[in-house]
Amino acid sequence: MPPVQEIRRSSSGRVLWKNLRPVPAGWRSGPVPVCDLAVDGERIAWLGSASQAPAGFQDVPQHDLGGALVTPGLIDCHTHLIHGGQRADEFALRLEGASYEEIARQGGGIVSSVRATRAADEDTLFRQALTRLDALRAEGVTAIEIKSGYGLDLETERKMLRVARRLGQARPVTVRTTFLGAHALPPEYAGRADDYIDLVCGTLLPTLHDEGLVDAVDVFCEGIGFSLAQSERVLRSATQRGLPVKMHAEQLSLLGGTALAARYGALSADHLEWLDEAGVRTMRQAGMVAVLLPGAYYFLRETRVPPVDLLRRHGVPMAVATDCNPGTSPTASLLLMMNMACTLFRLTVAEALDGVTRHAADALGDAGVSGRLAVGHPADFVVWEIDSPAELAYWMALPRCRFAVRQGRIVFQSGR
Ligand code: DI6
Ligand code: FE
Repeated sequence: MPPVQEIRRSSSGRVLWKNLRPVPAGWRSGPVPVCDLAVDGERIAWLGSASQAPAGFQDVPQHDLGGALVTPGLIDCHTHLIHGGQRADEFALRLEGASYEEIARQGGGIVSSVRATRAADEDTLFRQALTRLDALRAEGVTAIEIKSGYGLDLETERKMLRVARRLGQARPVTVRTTFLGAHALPPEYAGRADDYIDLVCGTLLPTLHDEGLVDAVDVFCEGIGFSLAQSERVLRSATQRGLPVKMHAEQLSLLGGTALAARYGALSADHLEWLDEAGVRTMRQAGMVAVLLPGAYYFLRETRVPPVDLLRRHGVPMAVATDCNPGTSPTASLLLMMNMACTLFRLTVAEALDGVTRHAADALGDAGVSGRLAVGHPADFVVWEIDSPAELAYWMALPRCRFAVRQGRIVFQSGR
């Protein structure tokens, strides 16, 4: 396929993309019909069978895509993209027989990432996260959620969230920030988890929210994280401020975080390896998204998979995300996560694609992205160099993105 030259738009910002094949929701193996797509400014104005372009689009610039497969822009709805350093030595130690607990006792684990993040200056964190963001963008990612949670004090949580905002200014990508102050207990609060939750609810969240740095709030509700009672305090102070909430829940044990999150109208519960059928029902009733994170499952060599059959049977939408973080999912490939969601969790290709598009958008709430190719929705889409939609989940970290469009403009082009 020839490279797309600079995208031409009419003075009114109109463009007609011709001869493309949008992968339909629920795609099952088989051919995808060709159509045209009209963009007006930042939005999709029309999508239809070729040569029937609506009035006002007859004389606008046209770009022929030669029958290329097209999907919505990809959305990574759960990341810890910003963190100081890496934990490869910890990985090596584990392979030599050390347990996660031993490593943590020797000052490793999540606390070592907190130390590295506190020590790093803002520009360093920015540069390192930018590399990961650009890797995601090269796969067609046009929107991303980024959590704090490796600072655990005001200064460093602020530094992380400021870096997240800067990333969204430096690159044409939608960034949604999530305050995850309740990610782990900082060493200076050892044995005083309730006091730390006082700090989270009384100082960190109000201050950072007032500074405009927080779009949503998350909690790590787990035996090694925070209890139900502590998690509830965080959810309550977030919802009192009108902030949407979500939760790391039922990852390593069945604690009931999902039901708690549902009571606070959470957008999503994430991980969910231990979720039971009652929890699945609760999620369905509360209209929550189940965010599946196969990278963490893989990297921790978990053996218990999330209850995908139950989620499917009860009609709970499933999203798929990278969980990009230095401890349990050191990856910046959402396409690889699609592959793993299929191979490890047995999602279908269509479910994996929904998981990184419309269901990921729903997991972000009202984020200005929809993950859908439909009239009136943002013109965020990816043009792929593939013959079958199945290739989206088939290749293992071999991105086949030809170019990506966000809000009507090309924001990534392969080989450029
Ligand atoms: N669940 C996880 O798997 C990561 N955070 C979380 O809440 C672990 C983060 C880390 O080990 O650095
Ligand atoms: Fe996570």
